[in-house]
Amino acid sequence: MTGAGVSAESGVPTFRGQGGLWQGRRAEDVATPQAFQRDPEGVWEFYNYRREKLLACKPNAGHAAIAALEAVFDDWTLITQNVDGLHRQAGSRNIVELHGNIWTTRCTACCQEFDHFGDKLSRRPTCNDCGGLLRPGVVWFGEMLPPDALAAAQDAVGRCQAILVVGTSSVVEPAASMAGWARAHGALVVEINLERTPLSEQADECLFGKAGEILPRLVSALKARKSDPSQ
Ligand code: BJW
Ligand code: ZN
Repeated sequence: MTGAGVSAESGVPTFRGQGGLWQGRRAEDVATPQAFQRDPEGVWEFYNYRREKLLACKPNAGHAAIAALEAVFDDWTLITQNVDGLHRQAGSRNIVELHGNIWTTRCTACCQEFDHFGDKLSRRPTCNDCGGLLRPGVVWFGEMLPPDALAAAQDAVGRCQAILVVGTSSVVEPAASMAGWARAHGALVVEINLERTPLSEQADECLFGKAGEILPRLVSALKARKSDPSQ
């Protein structure tokens, strides 16, 4: 399970804490359906700004290590709250995007979804098919998560032996509860973060530091153990 902290070393601002994306703006002002209804151009300005900044960001060593973990385990699911698409760029394949993807849009009239990777969109983008207003393909506060993504995440969490929770403040639901669900059926919970979070109390292990430094070491150790189980 990953959050914004994994992309921080790629230069993508996190949401909370120092240097957070929401600095000077309350999340509720831009990341809610009400905000979009009130001021679609203001919300699009925010998302277009982030899309443009993201174009200059590349996956980092943490993303690469997470992609490598997919080959280490027979059964591996990456559940991410991130909307930046950097995990896929790094080579991860079995990905559940719980909060959508910032490169996609959805028509508010006909509900079609579109992929706009790398495109520069206007201040008020419209649907090529029906002319309806497009919205960012992300999940805002108060909205349901995509049902398929939520079901896939629940399935993986419900049968996992271990869950690694990386770079998330563990405050946004329902993602924040998933490690607890895994722990409830006996899974090992390992957290990697710069600092303590509400999850730290429940975690079996907390590794404090940068994801881009800790994860590559974890991959090396796991690969060594796989090739020589006595290690
Ligand atoms: C590093 C690092 C480095 C830094 N290495 N670490 C139950 C109880 C209470 C409330 C609710 C509830 N159920 C639903 C709610 C309401 C709400 C919610 O959770 N509110 C809480 C804030 C209280 N949830 C919802 O509305 C969700 N919908 C839902 O549940 O539907 C059903 C329902 C609806 C209504 C009522 C009841 C039920 C939807 C949530 C959507 C979240 N959307 C956003 C925006 C996405 C679009 C966009 O990008 O613009 O998703 S908000 C934002 O937060 C974004 C993130 O994915 C999400 C989580 O943030 P994340 O990833 O944890 O980042 P940060 O910045 O918070 O933390 C970064 C961490 O990294 C820090 O800990 C750093 O220390 C660490 N770090 N550098 C390692 N190098
Ligand atoms: Zn349309």
